[in-house]
Amino acid sequence: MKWRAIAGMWAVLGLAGCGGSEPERGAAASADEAKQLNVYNWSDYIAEGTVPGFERHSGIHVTYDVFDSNEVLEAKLLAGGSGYDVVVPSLSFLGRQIQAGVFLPLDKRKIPNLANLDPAMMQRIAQQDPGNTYAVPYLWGTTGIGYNVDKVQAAFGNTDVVDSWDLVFEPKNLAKLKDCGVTFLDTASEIVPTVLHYLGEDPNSTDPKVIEKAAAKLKEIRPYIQNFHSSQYIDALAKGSTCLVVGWSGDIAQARDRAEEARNGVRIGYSIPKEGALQFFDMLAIPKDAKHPENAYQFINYLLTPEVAAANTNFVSYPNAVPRSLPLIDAAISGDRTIYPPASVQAKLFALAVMPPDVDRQYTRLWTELKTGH
Ligand code: N2P
Repeated sequence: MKWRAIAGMWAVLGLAGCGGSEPERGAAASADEAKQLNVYNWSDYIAEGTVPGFERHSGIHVTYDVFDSNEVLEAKLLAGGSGYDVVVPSLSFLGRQIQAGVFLPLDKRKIPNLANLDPAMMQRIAQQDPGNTYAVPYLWGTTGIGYNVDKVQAAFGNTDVVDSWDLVFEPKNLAKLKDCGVTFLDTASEIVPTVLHYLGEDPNSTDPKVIEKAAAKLKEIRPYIQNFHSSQYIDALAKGSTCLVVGWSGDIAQARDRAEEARNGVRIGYSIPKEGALQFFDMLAIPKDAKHPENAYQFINYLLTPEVAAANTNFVSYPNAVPRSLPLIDAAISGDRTIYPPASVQAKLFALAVMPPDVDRQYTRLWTELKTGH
């Protein structure tokens, strides 16, 4: 609820600020760029104070829109003219978008806080963004199992089952949760590799026959999946209207917090199963055709200050890439092994590669078939 109200408030501010008659404030902006910034970020992915804080700090007015799907963002970027100045694709999608030439190479002198970023993470990211040329990491997380503690307990007699992907991918298990509601993220790009990993295959396989194995496995459990959605599950879990989600770590932590705030008795847990899980990195980038690139640099730089990065992590329960923010992060979050996985768990996480277009088409086809049941 709170989120929608805030998003609505920003939208109202956005309309109010479009007249262009406001006097220029702030010293650092370029002389000929309007004091406007259009940001397109994932839903439930920023602290409530961050955008207002940036507006106060910079005198730049922000219009803030949200999405819950890399595919939706990618369609806008590839079509061009999105109107956005800052976007936040996941790294594997970013890799393909870089190849398609949609981003501005970053002028690193304009982001002094790049020095705050974790060098090990930057090196890892450079495999898909060589030289860290086009993007900087914002937040990261894992794709695992969110569950209603009491409903799982009731169905299985204990919650140990959440420690294995068998809970999700063995039909007899998932069948037990059908009646209380099962939701999957609505994206083949994460679910298919997760299934392949479970089956002992390379999650990034480009072999059509291997990918077909994931499709077959998904068909087996399809009767027990009630819903495919990538953002509504936060509220659904929190309210108790779904009891199992294959979803994103921080979102499920947010569901747990919402249920606690509502004191509705719903207890939520999140598991990175013992077989391992997908790790994603969400990246800040500037489209080549952005109208306000100087303001985009300022915003990105602002997000990389330790205080702002910590505030975002504290609010959304996703780790950031600024090590100096760590002392400012609530102990309940930095000490949560499902949000900050220890090295032994990190070693079992896998990242996504850029998929070639023919594989991408196979993913899209099998996903449509799965959802429509044909
Ligand atoms: C936030 C989801 C962001 C993680 N709701 C997906 N990359």
